[in-house]
Parts: sequence; C-alpha cells; structure tokens
Amino acid sequence: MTHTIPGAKPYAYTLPAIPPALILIDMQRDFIEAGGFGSALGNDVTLLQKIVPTVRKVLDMARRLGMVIIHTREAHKADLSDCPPAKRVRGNAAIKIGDTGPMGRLLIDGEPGNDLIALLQPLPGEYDLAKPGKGAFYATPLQDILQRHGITHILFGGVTTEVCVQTSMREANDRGYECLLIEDATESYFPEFKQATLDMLTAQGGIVGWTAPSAAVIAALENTYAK
Ligand code: TIU
Repeated sequence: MTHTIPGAKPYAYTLPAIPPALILIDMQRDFIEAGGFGSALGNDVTLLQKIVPTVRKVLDMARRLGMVIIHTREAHKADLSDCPPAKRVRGNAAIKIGDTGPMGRLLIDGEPGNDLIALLQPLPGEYDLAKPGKGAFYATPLQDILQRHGITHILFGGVTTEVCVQTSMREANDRGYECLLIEDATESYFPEFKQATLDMLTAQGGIVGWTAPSAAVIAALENTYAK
C-alpha cells in the first residue's frame, strides 16, 4: 500500500519505502538569539523563536522513527579562508562575520554563537554539518551522506525560509530528491517572504517540491513507519 501525506501542497506527497531524511537548517544561536549574526544584520530574532517547539516536535518524531537526521550550521573557519570577501562586507554592518560579538566571533565554527540552540542539540548518530554557504550541499559532504543512506526523500525545516532553507531545497531538488518543507517548522525575519517562498516552491505543480503542516507530516510518518 502506498502511503502519502494527504494534506501536502500542491498535492499528496508520496512516502518512500524507507523514511525520508530530516534536514534542519541553521537552527543556531547566530540566527535565533540576540547578539548573533541575524541581529547584526538588523533583524528581529524573536520572530524565529516561535517555531522552536514545533521543530523540536518534528525532531522527536524523527528520532522515534530512526530517521537520518542532519543539522546544519552556517559556519566559517576561524581563518575565514572559506568566507568570500564579498560575503563578509555585504550589508556594511557594524559587526561582520569573524568579528567578536556577545556570543563570540560571528558565524565562526566552534564559537558559542555558532552552536545549535539548547533545545535542538544533536544526539550521537545525528549529523552536525558546518556549511560555508547558504545552500547545504555547497562545500559539504551532504550528498555523500544522503547517498550512503539510500535517501530519496527529504523533509526540511529551519531558518530562514527564503535564504538558507530555500537555497538548500533547490539544491536538493536539482539533485533529484523529492523535497517537502514543513510549513510551521520554518520561519523568516520577513513573514511575507516566508509565505512567498512556500507559494513559489509549490507553484507550477510543485516546481521545487511540497509543503505541509507539521501535524500532517507527523501523523502520516507515524502511521507509515512506526513499528
Ligand atoms: N539573513 C538570513 O535571512 N539568513 C542567513 O543569512 N542565513 C540563513 O538563512 N541560515
């Protein structure tokens, strides 16, 4: 019997024989807590905090079902050798990537502000990937990891919807993965950009993929994969 997520847009999302991977994009202090990269760019980070309990629920489901779980962090090396100068100076902020803020050096791997938030710390066996770009495939081992696990379908959550999440989902779509973005497990500093992103990903018959609310995703996956 074929299992689906019937409440998905633009139409039911067919679930594969082995569970999809869950990729949580950049749920790191840099974007979600005050004093990080997100606030240095002039954003209100409290907007992103409201999805944390939902992301945790999705993560708990993925753990129960033994799914492949990948957390990403937007992160640069301490010597900035993987940070293009154009990225560093963009926006002309007072404090830039690599500069020291209240949570350590902005967007630098290993600094306190670059860590995943407390509620979403990875468990042993989960991947915690540092990524130097907006997309999760660029200059990371993500494609190798997914192929090693035989993954064909990916569920996405995380921040921000129209920047790193959308870029990563588009990269995954171009590599042949069937992708679904969990609507209430992603957020933007700009609510209208979040909505526009959900609409553009699913337009034209799902040109990039699907979206669905977390309740529909959790119900369908529990029903399909729980032993
Ligand atoms: N600024 C913004 O909305 N996002 C980023 O810079 N990175 C991610 O989306 N993770």
